[in-house]
Amino acid sequence: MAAPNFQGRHMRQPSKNTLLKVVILGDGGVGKSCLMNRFVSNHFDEHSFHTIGVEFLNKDIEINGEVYTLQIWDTAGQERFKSLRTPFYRGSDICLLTYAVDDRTSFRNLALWRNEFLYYADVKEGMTFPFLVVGNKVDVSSEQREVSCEEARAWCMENGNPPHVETSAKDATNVEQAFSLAVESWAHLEAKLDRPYIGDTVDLRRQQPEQRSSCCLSVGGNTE
Ligand SMILES: Nc1nc2c(ncn2[C@@H]2O[C@H](COP(=O)(O)OP(=O)(O)OP(=O)(O)O)[C@@H](O)[C@H]2O)c(=O)[nH]1
Ligand SMILES: [Mg+2]
Repeated sequence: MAAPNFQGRHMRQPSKNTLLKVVILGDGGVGKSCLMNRFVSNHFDEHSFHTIGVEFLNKDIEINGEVYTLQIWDTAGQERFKSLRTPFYRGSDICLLTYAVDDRTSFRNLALWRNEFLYYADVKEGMTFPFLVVGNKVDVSSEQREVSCEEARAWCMENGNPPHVETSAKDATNVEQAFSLAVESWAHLEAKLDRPYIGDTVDLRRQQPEQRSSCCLSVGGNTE
């Protein structure tokens, strides 16, 4: 099955095995490659090298009786590789915006990553795209932590309210859960888009709105 395009999701037919393209973005060194490798191979590399360009791996995941094949695209976070990674954003269904809890700069850069993704993926409805905000390296000591869970959630509230999760690729904390949460967020949004008026009162005298508001994505993303 061809990789579905988020912009074309209204056309998606129900299927037993849904292929979802997941792109992982964030500053160099926050642990994107380690997250992917922990999730796909249950392996952690203490001396992981910087990614050059992009790499991808597939993994099946079952959620609520549905099987999803995640095609996970791990990108290079370093600025010098920008032109190598951005061509791969198009057609993404899910985007993980990643920072490290012990790296304040990587958290501040989330907005830049979000904007870069929306621009190069050519996503028009940024407030309803299924992003997941991931704070990695939660295994570090409290002295090393530079970003609190609360401020990360506050950032999410101001940026389309995507779910947020703190992970450790090193000790495997919440890694499976992060990918599950991302898929659930996608499925929730997809269901809303397929049946936008179920549960709502429809005023037949009014024209249908062209854009849906950000409240469509009401997934409780906090996984503590
Ligand atoms: N303590 C801790 N270290 C981690 C964790 N995840 C990754 N690291 C370490 O952080 C460093 C960078 O990890 P990578 O996965 O290569 O980072 P990246 O985001 O892929 O970096 P780029 O490929 O340059 O964009 C490595 O030394 C990892 O061992 C984690 O959860 N906890
Ligand atoms: Mg990498």
